[in-house]
Amino acid sequence: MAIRPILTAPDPRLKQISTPVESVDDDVRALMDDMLETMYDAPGIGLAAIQVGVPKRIIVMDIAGPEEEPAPRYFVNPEILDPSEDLTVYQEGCLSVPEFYEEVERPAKCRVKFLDYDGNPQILDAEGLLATCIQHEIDHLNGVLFIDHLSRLKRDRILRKLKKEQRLAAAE
Ligand code: GNR
Ligand code: NI
Repeated sequence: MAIRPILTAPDPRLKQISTPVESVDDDVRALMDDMLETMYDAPGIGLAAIQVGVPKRIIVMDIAGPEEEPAPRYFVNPEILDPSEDLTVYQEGCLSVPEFYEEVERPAKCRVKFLDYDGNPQILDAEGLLATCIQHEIDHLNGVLFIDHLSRLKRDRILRKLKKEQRLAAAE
């Protein structure tokens, strides 16, 4: 297992559309193990493969609280089914948009079809933080960041600050 570097916006790789996994083999499981370790280290509650530069439709997640047992989840080729009409607002953050948090509105509930760690097909009914996080992660697989849901003014302001941060970090 290894911690991999996380890409930050506006890295153009984050805009790529990730491709489906053909089979959940040991290489895919090794990548998922690295992703989970990287996510826990960050720390974050979800991570899409493209955030570590791999354009495959793979997500890892753990929304257990700090006092709870770890509950890692793995989603390969996830698809959203039946998004609810009712929406919910959550203050989102993203490891690829460090230190910015903004409210995003999304369907409150959804069903997710995916392959698990062993390659078995699964269906999960999600609501609350789980539903929000899964939609945030599937957005990554389609090259979309949470800031793409904000007004252009807010998005550009955040991107400008991120670029400045990166310029300062590179000059150190
Ligand atoms: O760690 C994360 N927290 C979070 C909070 C609200 C909504 C979504 C997220 S996902 C984020 C980790 C991340 O960037 N995943 O892509
Ligand atoms: Ni994210």
